[in-house]
Amino acid sequence: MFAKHAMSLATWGVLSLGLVAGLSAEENTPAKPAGGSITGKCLIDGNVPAAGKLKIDKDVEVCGKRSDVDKSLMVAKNKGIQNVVVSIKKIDAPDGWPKAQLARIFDQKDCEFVSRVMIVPVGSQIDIKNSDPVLHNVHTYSRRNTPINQGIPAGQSLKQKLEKEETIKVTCDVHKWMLSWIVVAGHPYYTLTNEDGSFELKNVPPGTYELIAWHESLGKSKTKHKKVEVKADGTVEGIDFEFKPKN
Ligand SMILES: [Cu+2]
Repeated sequence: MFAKHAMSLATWGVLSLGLVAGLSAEENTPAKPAGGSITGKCLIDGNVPAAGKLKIDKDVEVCGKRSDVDKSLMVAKNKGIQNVVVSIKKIDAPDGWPKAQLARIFDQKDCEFVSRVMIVPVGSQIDIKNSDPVLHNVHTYSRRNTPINQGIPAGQSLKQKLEKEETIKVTCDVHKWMLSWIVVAGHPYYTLTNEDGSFELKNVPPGTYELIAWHESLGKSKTKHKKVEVKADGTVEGIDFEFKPKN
């Protein structure tokens, strides 16, 4: 009991020194790996739906450069779902995380938000840019942070500090198809699924955790993983989540 406790404290010490900002795979990797990993896939329980098409009918000379694929639900042939947010529920952030004042760019380019889903550490300052030669508007449906509903002229930007944990829907009210999500995370154990629905959470301190998975169109997974045991330097594989298809 004592040994386990001592080890986890030591691991957290290494983590807090090694983590720069957390969250993305590169940033989440200390010089020397300390914790364990959790891997799995997020899959649709049903037929693979075809991606929808957007109606790009405004500022077409600029906005027509973007793909008209509706990215609100992207399912691969293997049933893997892209852009699912997988995270550990109820875990403290390591001491000193995030290490520094964080600045993130959230761009509007070719009438699309970059990125579709963005995970940022709590306390991050977001630089909301407009790289297009047309007017955009940024409309954040925040409940805990201060909501924004403001036009951003061509080439300009707007800064906001996100102080509270929250998943924020973002739209542009000029271009109805523009939609994105910002996940303000209270700890570094968050990740997004790849194109094939796979994910990996790295550098997780040893312990037993509940994992949760959420998708913008499908909501919470129907699969529950309440007791995932992570050992130091070990990998827990096959933590798969199934989602009910949209009706
Ligand atoms: Cu717009």
